[in-house]
Amino acid sequence: IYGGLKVSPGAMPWQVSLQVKQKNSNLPYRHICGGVLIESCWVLTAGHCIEQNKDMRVVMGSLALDKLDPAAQIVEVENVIRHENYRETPAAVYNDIALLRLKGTDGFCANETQFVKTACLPDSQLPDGIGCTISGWGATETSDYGSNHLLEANVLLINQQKCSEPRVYGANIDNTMFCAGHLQGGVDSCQGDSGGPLTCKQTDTHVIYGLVSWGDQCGKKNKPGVYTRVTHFLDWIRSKTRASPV
Ligand code: 4AZ
Repeated sequence: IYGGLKVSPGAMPWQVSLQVKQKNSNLPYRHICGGVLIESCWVLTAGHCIEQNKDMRVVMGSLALDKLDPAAQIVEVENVIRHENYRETPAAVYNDIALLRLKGTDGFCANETQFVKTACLPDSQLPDGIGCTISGWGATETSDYGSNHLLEANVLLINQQKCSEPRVYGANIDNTMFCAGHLQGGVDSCQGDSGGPLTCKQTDTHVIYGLVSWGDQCGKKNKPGVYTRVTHFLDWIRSKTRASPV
């Protein structure tokens, strides 16, 4: 996150860290992406976060990556469902969404606490210009390696036509995505934040409106962050989470 501040305990209880097992290293797992807990056994993340045939785990309820907080819950990933039309080109990522089914017993994977809670899905589109919150452990203006502590920042929803202007992203923006940020630059998501939440307030509840997806570098003028448009995938999410009950 560029231009961010440290998240306070319990302020982003749906944020998770998606990690993969690594060999020949001090740490057994490395953070690759963010994600969002939407049900006890389901995490939403970006399609481009899926590394095939790797052991993945999800860490919930911890703000720090190096020393897990006492409130941390660690759950293995049982199954990965990437969108059937996920596509990556040099210019953009399309249908950048995946569901992770967590390992658990009797429908319980994450235990709801003050520090671990599910996020609500949005029920409709939100107006351009409103302020929303992004968060993650990704690269910052002072570290390409990312932040050990979870950071958050405020971004504005940017009009689709505006983001499709030639000086911004031109024809690379489609209706599976939207832009958010600040066109003057400075405040943005970045590498390592991918898959994590963009939440907005919809009638007094926080809803998961976007997932960090892509962008032309980070924090640059006229190059805002691009987010997976969660409202476009509501039926897909419902069909997958219902079709494979836990
Ligand atoms: C990335 O490389 C990435 N500024 C994620 C977000 C943004 C740019 C790049 C948005 O994963």
